[in-house]
Amino acid sequence: MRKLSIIGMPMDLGQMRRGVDMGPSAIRYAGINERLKPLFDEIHDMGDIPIGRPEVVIDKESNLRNLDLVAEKSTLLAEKVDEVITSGSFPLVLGGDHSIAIGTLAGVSKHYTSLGVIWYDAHGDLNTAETSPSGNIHGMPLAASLGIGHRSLTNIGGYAPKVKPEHVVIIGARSLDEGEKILIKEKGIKVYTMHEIDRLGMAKVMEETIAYLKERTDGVHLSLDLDGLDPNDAPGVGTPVMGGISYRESHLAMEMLEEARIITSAEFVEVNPILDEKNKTARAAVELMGSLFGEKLL
Ligand code: HAR
Ligand code: MN
Ligand code: MN
Ligand code: MN
Repeated sequence: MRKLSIIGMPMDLGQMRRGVDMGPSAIRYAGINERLKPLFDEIHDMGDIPIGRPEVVIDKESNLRNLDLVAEKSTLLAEKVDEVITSGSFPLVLGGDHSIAIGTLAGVSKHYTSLGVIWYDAHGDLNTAETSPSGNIHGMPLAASLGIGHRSLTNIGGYAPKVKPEHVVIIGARSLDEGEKILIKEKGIKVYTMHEIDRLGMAKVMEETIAYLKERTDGVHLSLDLDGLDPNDAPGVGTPVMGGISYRESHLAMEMLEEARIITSAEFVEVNPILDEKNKTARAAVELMGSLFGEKLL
């Protein structure tokens, strides 16, 4: 019995551009239910976590934008994700900006002894209040999940860390801040930048990633930031970076993950329909989900 639970997380508090709160609607509008229906015995759309329209608050002490709100909403998401896994269903979270990963991982991680994470992204999301150029929490969720950063973010669900650095693979990086580069080296995080993707090809990158994670983890969360893709293929994102992963390479990556059967939870984030072209980015997200969950070309 293969069950999928879809959770919308319309949170845009981790950055400054409005519109990413409409990501879950855009992805639903792009036909997620119809597309995934043939691939599961049961799909349950649980609706959205209530975010409301809170006022922007900059935390005085840390300078972090919406710190308390992000922590509070992340806790709600973590509880929902936890519930879904306990019920034997696969949690698929729709963002929202990437700060939502803090909550997703807080809900997922306690179900595994050594959770793996694939961070598919143009960015490292490894900043802290000290290294962040922006104060935006969507640039920090991977650090927070590693237990690095403000306690309000690292301790969602009452425990830290959620993931170990040696269980993380970053794919698609091409915009890393200085502090993030230092952290990657210090912690020995495995990163496939665009250079390695160009050089080795996506097939090799995924073969290596799968082998690496299979060897050391008992579950793998896919955190897919649509800005990992090239802006030509996914224009509807708040922080596009040229020279990204192509639509076709991304499909190949998803197909290889499906073949390997290693993914146990997933989220698709940073879809901003206001910045998009005819819902292209949301549609790409849904199409990639198709490949991730076993759609075949023939
Ligand atoms: N590294 C920059 C910062 O911390 C930009 C982060 C941006 N955006 C994301 N996350 N979409 O992947 O502000
Ligand atoms: Mn990101
Ligand atoms: Mn990004
Ligand atoms: Mn970006």
